[in-house]
Amino acid sequence: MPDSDTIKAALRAQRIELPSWAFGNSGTRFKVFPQAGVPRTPQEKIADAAQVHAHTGVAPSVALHIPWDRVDDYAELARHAKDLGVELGTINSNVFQDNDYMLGSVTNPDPAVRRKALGHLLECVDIMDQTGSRDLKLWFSDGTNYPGQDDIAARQDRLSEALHAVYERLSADQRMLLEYKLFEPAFYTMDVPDWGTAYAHCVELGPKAAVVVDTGHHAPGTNIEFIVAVLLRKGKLGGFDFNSRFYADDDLMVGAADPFQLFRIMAEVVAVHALRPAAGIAFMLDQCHNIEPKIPGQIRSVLNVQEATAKALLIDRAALSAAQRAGDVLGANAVFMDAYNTDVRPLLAEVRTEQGLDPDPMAAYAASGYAERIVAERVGGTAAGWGA
Ligand code: PSV
Ligand code: MN
Repeated sequence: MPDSDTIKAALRAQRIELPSWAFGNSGTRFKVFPQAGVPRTPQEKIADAAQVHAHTGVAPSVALHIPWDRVDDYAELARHAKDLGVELGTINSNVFQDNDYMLGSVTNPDPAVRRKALGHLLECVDIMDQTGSRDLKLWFSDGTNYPGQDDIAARQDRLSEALHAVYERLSADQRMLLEYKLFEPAFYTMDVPDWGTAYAHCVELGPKAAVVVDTGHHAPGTNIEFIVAVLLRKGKLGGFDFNSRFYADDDLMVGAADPFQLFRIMAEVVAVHALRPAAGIAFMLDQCHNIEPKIPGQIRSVLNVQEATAKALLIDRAALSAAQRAGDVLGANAVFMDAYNTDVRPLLAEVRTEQGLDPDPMAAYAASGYAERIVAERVGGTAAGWGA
């Protein structure tokens, strides 16, 4: 087993990126229940994200979603983030909410719509230049609902053309992360439905393109850690959109529905030493807090990722590989499960105390008075929400 100093150092170095949209109002297509104190501006979303970092110490960056987080001056927004102790992270493009995109964005049969969508993606790279962001995350809602509706292969050609144009625009230190999703909003075909399709495009593009695994974007029962292991082996895992799901793309708090799955995923990451920020895997949250308070929802999510990571770090790798080599099926499984069944909360509390943080981030946030302050201060204006 790695010694506890090594485990603690790895936990201290861990980085988890927060999504700006987690702090705005969200809901389902049936109802959005507004919450008091919700940010009205990207600046206020960043202020809330900074609270999560202040109490956890491992969430120093905030992803933006364009146009939800559109501002006149991105360099100024980056300075605002820095003043609050965080930085701007991944830029998420949005080519799924405009009326023009009913039949697709970059794969739309109409070249004018494709040009418009590409224009937005290139604008996102312009924004990255100003924010200093490394990663552009691309998710396409493109697809079809009915057999025969459009030419499946032609849509792949159109997708490839757009991806190449964006790829060419990236600077040497920028990357493109391509996200896949099984279904929704399209129900017959999605143009990037699975890791294989995303991987094929990323290989064709080159080293600056890699796949994003959104944990909510698979069919029930999919072995996600297998996908993670394969992508890591090929150097094509760009990052995660963490969340958890019971049924489809539920966007619930990561580790809430299936903490064992999260542990199994982190075990694959740790196995190849890909936890270190230098390994280039972006550990992002992609969640919505529809009925729970948002800032504590994000803190809880960060803690869940930390707990899964700590357990993964506790796996006795020497004992595991000895058991595997010996064909000791039950022994190997026991080593794995011993790590999972360890209560890592005292270890994480110790790490926080050593970092000068409160050992209990949830309680520390509740006691901070921040929640009451934003409810009192954020009066008037329009609360940020899905789509704004
Ligand atoms: C799509 O379902 C997705 O996972 C993509 O990452 C989008 O950018 C995000 O959700 C919007 O919340
Ligand atoms: Mn996602």
